[in-house]
Amino acid sequence: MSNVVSYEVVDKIGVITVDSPPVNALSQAVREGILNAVTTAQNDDSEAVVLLCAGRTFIAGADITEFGKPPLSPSLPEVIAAIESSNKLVVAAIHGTALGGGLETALACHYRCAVPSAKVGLPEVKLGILPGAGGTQRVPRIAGVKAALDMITAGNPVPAAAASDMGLIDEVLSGDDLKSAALTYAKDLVESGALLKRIRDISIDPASVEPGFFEQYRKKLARRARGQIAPDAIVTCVEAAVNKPIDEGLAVEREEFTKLISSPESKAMRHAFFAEREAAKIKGLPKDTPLRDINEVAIIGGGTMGGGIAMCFANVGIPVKLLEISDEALERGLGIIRKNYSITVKKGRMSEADMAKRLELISGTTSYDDLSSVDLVIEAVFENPDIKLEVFGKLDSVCKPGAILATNTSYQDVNLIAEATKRPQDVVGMHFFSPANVMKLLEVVRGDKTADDVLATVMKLGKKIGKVCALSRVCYGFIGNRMLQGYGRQAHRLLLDGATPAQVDAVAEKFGMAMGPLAVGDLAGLDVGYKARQARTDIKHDPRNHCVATALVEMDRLGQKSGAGYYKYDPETRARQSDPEVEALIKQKAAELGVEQREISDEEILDRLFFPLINEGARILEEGIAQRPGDIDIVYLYGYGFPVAKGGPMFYADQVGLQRVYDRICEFRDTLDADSWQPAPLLEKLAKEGKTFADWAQENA
Ligand code: TC6
Repeated sequence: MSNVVSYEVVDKIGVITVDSPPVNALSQAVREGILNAVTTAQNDDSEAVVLLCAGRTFIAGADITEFGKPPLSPSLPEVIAAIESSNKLVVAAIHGTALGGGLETALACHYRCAVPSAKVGLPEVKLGILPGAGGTQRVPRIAGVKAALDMITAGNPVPAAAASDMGLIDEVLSGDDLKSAALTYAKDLVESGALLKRIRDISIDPASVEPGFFEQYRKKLARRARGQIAPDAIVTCVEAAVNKPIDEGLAVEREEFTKLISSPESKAMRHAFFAEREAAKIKGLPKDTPLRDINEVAIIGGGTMGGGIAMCFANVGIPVKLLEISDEALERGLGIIRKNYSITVKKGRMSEADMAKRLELISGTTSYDDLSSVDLVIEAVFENPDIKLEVFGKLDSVCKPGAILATNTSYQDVNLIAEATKRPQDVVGMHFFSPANVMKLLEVVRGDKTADDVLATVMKLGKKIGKVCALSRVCYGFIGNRMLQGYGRQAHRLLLDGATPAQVDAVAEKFGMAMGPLAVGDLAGLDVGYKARQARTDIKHDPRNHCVATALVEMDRLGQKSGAGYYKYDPETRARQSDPEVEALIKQKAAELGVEQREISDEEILDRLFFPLINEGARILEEGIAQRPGDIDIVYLYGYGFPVAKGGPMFYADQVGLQRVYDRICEFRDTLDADSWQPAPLLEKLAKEGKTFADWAQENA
C-alpha cells in the first residue's frame, strides 16, 4: 500500500497497520496510506476494518515537523471524514499513546478498543494550538462538555480505564497481543450486528449546560493561561459544539486552529517541544553508550531537598536509602516525606495503597556503611564546601566500584568535589530544583573527568523519574543560577532607580513569569541570598545590588515565612500587598547611595530584567557551558517559571532581534552601569552578522 501503511484482510477483517517510527505521527505519507487503505476496504470482502499501529505506540499526533510548511494533501480532516463515512465498521485498536490527531483519527472510527496500559489525550494546547481535526467537536459529544474542556485545556493523557469511563474507549482489551484481541473484538461486533456508531450523529442539548458556564470557565482559565491564547480558543470551539450543528462546529474549530498555528505563541511552544528532546542528547556521545544499572539509590541529607529527591525515585519503584546524621534528623526527614505523600492522598491524587508502596521503598540510615550496595548516591547536604568534600571522601571509602556519586550542589565546583575521591570519573552533578518531587528540571553537571557512561546513565535516569534534563559544564551557578544573577541584580537596581516592587513584579508577570523576581525573593526567603552574600567573601559586593534586601533581612523581614519582605503578606491567604514602609526604605537607600530616583517605564523594566539573561546566556554558550541555546531555554522553562509561550530566553531574544538586544545593552552600559552591561562577545558578533541564536545552533550542531 505504502512504505508506512499496509493493508491486509485477515479472517474477513481488513487490517490497516501504520508503521512509521518513532511515534507513527500523521505525516503526509501516513495520511495518504490510511486514506487509500480505507478506500480499498470499501470494495473488498472484508466485513469490518481494524486500524492499528506497529512499534511502540498508536498514532502520537500530527507530524509536528510539517507545521509552518505549506499543507500537503490529503489533509487530516479529509482522512477522518473518509473513516467516519466508511460503509463498514472501523475499529481503532490503541496501544501506547493515542495523542492529538491520533486520538482524533480514533474518534472518527466507529469503535475504539485499547490495551489497559494505553493512554489517550489531546495535548495540542501544550503546542499553543487546539485539536484541529474534530477533537473539540467529538469529545464533548461523548464525554460531556465539562470533562471535554478539562481534558483539552489541560492536554494531559488519560489512562485507558478512565478514558473508558469517559466513553472515549468502548472496550479495554485483555491480553498482550493487540492484533489478535482487536480482531476478536471486531468479529464480535460484526456478529452482534453492531451499528456504525458515528460520533457526529450525537447532538448536545444546549439546555444541559448551565447558563454562564462558559464565561466562568474562561475566567478560571485566564488565571492560569500565562500569555497563552489557545485555552480560550478551545472554549470557543467547545461552545460551538454545544450550540451549532457539527459541520458548523468543525468550521469554527478550523478557523481557530488556523489562527493559532501561525501565532508566535505556538511557534515558541513548538520550539520548546523539540528543544526539550534535543536537550536530552549529549553532543559527541554515541547513542549506544552503555548504561550503568541503577537498582538502588541513596540520598545524603533528609532535608526538604533530599526528601523530595528520595520521593522522585520511590515514585518510579526504585528503592532509596536516606542518610542523616542522627536518628532525630532522620525521623524528621522521613516525617516530611510522609506528610508530603499524605497531602497528595488527601487531594485524591494518590491512593493509600500507592502511598504505602512508595513509603516502603524509602528506608533510613545514619551509617555510611549501609551504602555499600547502592548504585547511585546523591548528596544533598548544606551548601558548605567543607562538608561536601568530607561527604565525598566518606562515599569514596564505602561505595562499591562503579557506583555513581552525584552532588545536588547549586553552586559548588563539581571538579573540586570529584577530586575529593579517587574516582572523579564517577562523580557528576545532579542539580534538582525545589520542591524536587514537583519541579521538572534536572541540570546534569558534567565535571572535567565525568565518564561518558555516567552522563548517559544520569540523563536516562532523569527521564525515568519524570525530569527534563539539560547538561551544564562546571561554572559558578551552572546555567540557571548563573544567568539569574543579572536578573536579580536588575530587579534590585530598578527599585533604587525609582520603580516600586509591585511595578517590577507586575511587568515580569505580565510578560508571563509565574512570579515576579521580588515576589520570588520573598517566597524563597530573603535570608537565603543574605547568607550567600556573606559566604562569598572572595568578591566585593556592590551595595546597589542588595542594600534594600539586606536592610529587609536586618529588619527581620525575611519574606513570606515571616509575614513580610518586599511586601506584606496576609497571614490567612498569603496575598501580597504593597508596603509604604518598604517604599520609604527604598527611597532612603537611594538617597544614601546618591542614586537619583526617576519615573521608570514598563519597557525599561522589561528590557533590564530579561536582557541580562540573554547576555549571560550568550557567554554561557560561547564558553561551552551549555551545549545549545535550546538547552538554556529548557532550563528557564522548567526550572525558573519562564513562560512557555515565549519559548525561553534565547528563543525570545531571536524573536526580539539580536541587534535590538545588543543596542539596548550598549545603551544601558553607557547610561546606567558599565560593569553590569558589557555585551557578550557572541551577542555582539551575531548581532553584527544579522544572525540569530538558532543560526548559531545550526552552525554548531
Ligand atoms: C496534533 O496532532 C494536531 C492535529 C491537528 C491537525 C489538523 N511529530 O518524546 P520522545 C519525535 S499536534 C513529529 O522522545 P517518548 C520526537 O521529536 C500533535 N515528531 O519519545 C523524538 O524525535 P528524536 C499532538 C514527533 O517515548 C521522537 O519522536 N501530539 C512527534 O518519550 C521520540 O519522541 C503530541 O503533541 C510528532 N507528533 O514519548 C504528541 N512526537 O528522537 C507529542 C514525537 O529525533 N509527542 N516526535 O528526538 C509526545 O508527547 C511523545 O513524543 C510521546 C512519546 C508520548 C508520543
